[in-house]
Amino acid sequence: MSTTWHILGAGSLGTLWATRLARAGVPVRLILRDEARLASYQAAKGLTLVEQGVEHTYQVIGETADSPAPIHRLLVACKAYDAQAAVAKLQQRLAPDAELILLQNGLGSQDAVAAQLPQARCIFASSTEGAFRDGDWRVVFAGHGYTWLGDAGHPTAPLWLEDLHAAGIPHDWSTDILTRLWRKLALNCAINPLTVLYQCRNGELQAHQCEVATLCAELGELLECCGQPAAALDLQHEVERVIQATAANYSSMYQDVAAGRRTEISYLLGYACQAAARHQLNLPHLQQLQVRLVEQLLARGLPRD
Ligand code: NAD
Ligand code: KPL
Repeated sequence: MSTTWHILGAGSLGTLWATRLARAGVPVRLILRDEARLASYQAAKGLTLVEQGVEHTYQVIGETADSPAPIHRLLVACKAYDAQAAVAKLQQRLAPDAELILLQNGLGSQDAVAAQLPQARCIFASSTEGAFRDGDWRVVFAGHGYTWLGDAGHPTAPLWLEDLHAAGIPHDWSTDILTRLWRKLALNCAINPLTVLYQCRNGELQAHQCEVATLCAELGELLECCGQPAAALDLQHEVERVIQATAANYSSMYQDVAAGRRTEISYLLGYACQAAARHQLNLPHLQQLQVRLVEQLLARGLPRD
């Protein structure tokens, strides 16, 4: 019997992983916020995955953090700002050999969780898969993509990657996961805040090419300064390519703001500006972008961090 995957957070990505693992016969348990959410989940009779208009419901067992069973493998699938508190509630249940897979976008939350659990192995992930919820306990698989996993302190790939293979989750073990996370952070910093400020789809940033280029130059400087030169390579071209390839899409930050949801700003642009300050690097356009974005969030009644 293979090790059970505990999935923390029944949101978009948590459900996308839980349903595919369950479909492959991998043992999965879903950790819900509290008894009320558990009761609601049990009434719904499972998790539904909608793929190309076809839906399937999977009977994944639900539980709360108070359940007594030890956790050996934990997929942390909540937002970056919730990760530390959510993991803290499970600390007593983590087995001495526990492994955590951290799916959070941006940077900062992974190190915070790893520092909280010095005995556990924390594997960082960066995913280009796309999913959204179209109802409670339902997720729509909106964009096929890839997930890179890696452990900066320990280059050996875990054997359980076989479970991902069986579940049809496209993935690769990455020996440079921090470079990937920094690169994605830089892309997100160059694109997402501007889509919020200009209230536009990604493609409309083609009309703001100079501003994008200036931000890319500053982000490149930051990456070099933070010891991530590989993440800086040809950044502007990649940003332009992504803007073109996702022209019709609204960025994730745009979608959060439009839906009145808290953003992950502190783990994206906020993290970049803090890193610049730590290195005494003056990046005026990036800093100004953060000021403008925070103003916009506050004007909409959303948290500044
Ligand atoms: P989401 O908001 O859909 O899901 C997060 C879930 O975690 C929510 O259901 C929330 O209730 C739950 N949660 C929070 N605290 C909890 C706790 N203490 N106990 C139990 N559950 C708790 O978020 P998402 O879109 O799945 O994103 C998760 C992470 O993955 C984010 O960092 C996001 O940027 C990243 N990501 C998302 C996508 C996507 O397509 N959705 C793609 C790539 C990366
Ligand atoms: O990841 C993205 C997002 O919307 O968060 C892209 C599409 C790369 C835009 O930054």
